[in-house]
Amino acid sequence: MPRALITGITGQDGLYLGELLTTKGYEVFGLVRGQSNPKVATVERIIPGVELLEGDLTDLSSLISAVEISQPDEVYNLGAISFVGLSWKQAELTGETTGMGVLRILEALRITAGADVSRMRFYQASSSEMFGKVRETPQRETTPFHPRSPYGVAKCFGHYLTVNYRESYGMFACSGMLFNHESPRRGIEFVTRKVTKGVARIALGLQDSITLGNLESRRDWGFAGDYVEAMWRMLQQDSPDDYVVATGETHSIRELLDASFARVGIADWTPYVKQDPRFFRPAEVDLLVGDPSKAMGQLGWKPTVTFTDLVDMMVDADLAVERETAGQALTVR
Ligand code: NDP
Ligand code: GDR
Repeated sequence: MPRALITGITGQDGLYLGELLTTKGYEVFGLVRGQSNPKVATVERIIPGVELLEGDLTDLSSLISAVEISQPDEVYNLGAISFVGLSWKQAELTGETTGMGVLRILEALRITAGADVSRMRFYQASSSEMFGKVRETPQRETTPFHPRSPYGVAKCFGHYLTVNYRESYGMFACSGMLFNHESPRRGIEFVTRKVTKGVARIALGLQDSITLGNLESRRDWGFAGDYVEAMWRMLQQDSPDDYVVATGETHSIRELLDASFARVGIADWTPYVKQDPRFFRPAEVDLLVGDPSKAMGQLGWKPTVTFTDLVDMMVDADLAVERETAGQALTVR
């Protein structure tokens, strides 16, 4: 039975990946931080049989201990401060977790693996935010980086370190340069879920409006369930490499609003959407669209969920959650 260790198992991708690896017959270990982490119950419900280990990406000895106990064949480093907006407010913590955390987990593997450093395969959750102020469209593996946030800078550090440990020590270390991916499990601080949850609540008469920042930026949004499959495929190759994972399509926040409100039968959303400078960023990433041809060709991967289907899935899930939370038979107004 192959063994996998996942950091960030309580997050969106950790849940999908844990589920996927369980169905593939893996013994799944997950790193969980803090005392009485409230998300543990959700992880145990979604990933039956998961073994949770206490640890934190800011604490090397806890990572060494997690690797020693789990003796993983594969390690997926998904843990991070992942919200770009927060990374300006907590820049140092972002550097420590999203950046230096990669160094610590790689060191934990190197120290624990001993002579055979490539026996524990490593996946790093790199990001399209590394491209930032875009120098080439669509963005591919060779596109130069120009990060626009402390988060993006920290991800560049983690990305280069992953490449460096592969080149320095011969580790089987891969970096997935993933573009935005969403799902009903997405955190409510991210724009897609903020919109779909807001739309569901507006449709049910529970909320009057949604307050957003920049409506002009464009993102390449895919479905998280598809993207964890690409992570797994990277670690099944004969040799380690870096891959862009994206849909190749880009949409603005306005288009996200069009699709989300359309799902509940509202054609003109302008009365329901406000803007507030609070939600604008000190520096913005205006346009992201990835070229996934390397992942498609070498990994045999392809996205299966369209933008409209993704939005419909998220709005429908939020309608169900809001109805359940309200505990009454609410109807779309
Ligand atoms: P989430 O924000 O949903 O999950 C982040 C995870 O990191 C949580 O499990 C969180 O734990 C954990 N974490 C935070 N701080 C620490 C720490 N100090 N030590 C250990 N774990 C910690 O992110 P996603 O699932 O969406 O993303 C997974 C990874 O992929 C992240 O690294 C993200 O930056 C990256 N990424 C995501 C993309 C996306 O569109 N989703 C695109 C490209 C990259 P807790 O629950 O305790 O807070
Ligand atoms: P992003 O995702 O920064 O791309 O990072 P997010 O959903 O936070 O922002 C996308 C775009 O929407 C604009 N926006 C708003 N964003 C939020 N969160 N809230 C708002 O109210 C709002 N209004 C407008 C933003 O300015 C931005 O242009 C995500 C994360 O998952 C990262 O961890 C990951 O690396 C990248 O995707 C790829």
